Amino acid sequence: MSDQKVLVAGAGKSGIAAAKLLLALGGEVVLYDSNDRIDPNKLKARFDEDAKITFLLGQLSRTGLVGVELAIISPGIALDAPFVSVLDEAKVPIWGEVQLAYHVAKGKLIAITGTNGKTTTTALTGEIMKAWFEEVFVVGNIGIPCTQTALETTERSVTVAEVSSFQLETIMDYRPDVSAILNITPDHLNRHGTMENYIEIKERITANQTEKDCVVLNYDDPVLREFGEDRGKKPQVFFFSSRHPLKEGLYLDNMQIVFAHGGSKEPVLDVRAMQLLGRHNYENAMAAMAIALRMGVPMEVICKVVKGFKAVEHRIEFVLERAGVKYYNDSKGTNPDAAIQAIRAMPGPTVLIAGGYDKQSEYDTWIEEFAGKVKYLVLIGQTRDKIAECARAHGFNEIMYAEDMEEAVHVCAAYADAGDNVLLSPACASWGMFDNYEQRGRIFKECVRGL
Ligand code: UMA
Repeated sequence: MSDQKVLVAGAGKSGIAAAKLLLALGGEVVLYDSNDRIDPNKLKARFDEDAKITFLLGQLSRTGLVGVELAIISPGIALDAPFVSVLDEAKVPIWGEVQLAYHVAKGKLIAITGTNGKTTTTALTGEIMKAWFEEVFVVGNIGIPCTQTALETTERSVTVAEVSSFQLETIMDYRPDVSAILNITPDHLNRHGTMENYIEIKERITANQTEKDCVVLNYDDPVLREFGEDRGKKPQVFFFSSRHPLKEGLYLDNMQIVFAHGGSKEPVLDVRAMQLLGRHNYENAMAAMAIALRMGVPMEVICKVVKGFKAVEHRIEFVLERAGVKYYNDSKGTNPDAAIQAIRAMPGPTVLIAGGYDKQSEYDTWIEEFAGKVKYLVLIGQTRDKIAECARAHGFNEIMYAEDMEEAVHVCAAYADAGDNVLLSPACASWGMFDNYEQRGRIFKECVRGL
């Protein structure tokens, strides 16, 4: 990439990291963002004074592309964004930021995708890897751009990457040694259009894998089971299941995780010894265990780490107890399916804060989960009316509106009785009110601590 002039689209975390990587490789960068309200001086301050970088904000025209040989696109940018057609017309190839990292990085690569559970599974897999390998990087959608660590990797490194559908959309020859698809339920359909397209993009994680590689799949997900049983597929398949005994793979039998292999069935872990709660988390644990087994980590090492692993921030995270009310932060519940898992994990009556950016999700199955559990629903954000209408259609009328997180938390505190739980699990993305789900979760926790 040295001496190449590369356009990096998006000046968020991924774009900045990609630009720094390209500059370190001796390239020249044009950092482009369609948001013309960004302060160019603040952007400049992120780079060395003599860095070979120019900045372009607002509209992109052909003249901005003079000499540009490649474009690296941030995950948040959809391929139908208006400036992408300018790149297409100029015949500039487009790579995703993850693809750039793959091109540069060395060592083994584990890539984890799925609609829900990928952050927990990535963090847990990272911890298991750190217990066995010396050089481990945990990156991707979890919050650290893949391009940020790519140059630090060596042949001895193990990189564990959480990969979103946004990132998989623009991979080229990306080939993980071990991949995992945890589940596929409707999400991001406003960007991917149809469920078929979303499934195809998720399954793309295996597109360049060969028979030497492995994909870990959830046997209980009908789409993934069919995908794994199609013997025309190249990578080896490692199934896990929380509902069916398997001849080969990891499965949950009552409270035991069982490893079935070569005709033997060995109970390896009692889930009651784990800190993580709920069936969805046992699935995440089995996925991480399967990946680790494929990477050659001994079962005793794997089980020790799994037992000690605590929930990641923003995923059914216990905040505090006040006046007998327990507060939980599940800001990572950014779609109805993830939010269902959080409701199921609540130990008793719950006051729920939900709503946010409209990803054109359907809320029916999530609202059906309220029965006997959710006492009040406090709604924020763009989707308030849509959710309220859907809730009423399902006979749930205990609905209140709040203008911001602070008001929502105060309403919850006023309506929750001792013994109740207050849960932020919005079933929607954070955009519109917050920069990202992390900021939403932190603001929630601050408001709770300030009560
Ligand atoms: N932008 C444009 N043109 C557009 C759209 C956006 O120029 O048409 C610009 C914006 O003005 C902004 C920049 O792009 O300046 C933002 O880029 P980005 O949205 O890719 O955000 P990053 O900060 O680079 O963060 C991304 C991921 N964000 C998204 O996928 C939306 C982060 O995942 C990820 O942690 C980070 O890279 C590091 O890998 C967040 C996320 O919400 C957590 N992911 C979705 C999810 O989990 O559901 C997929």
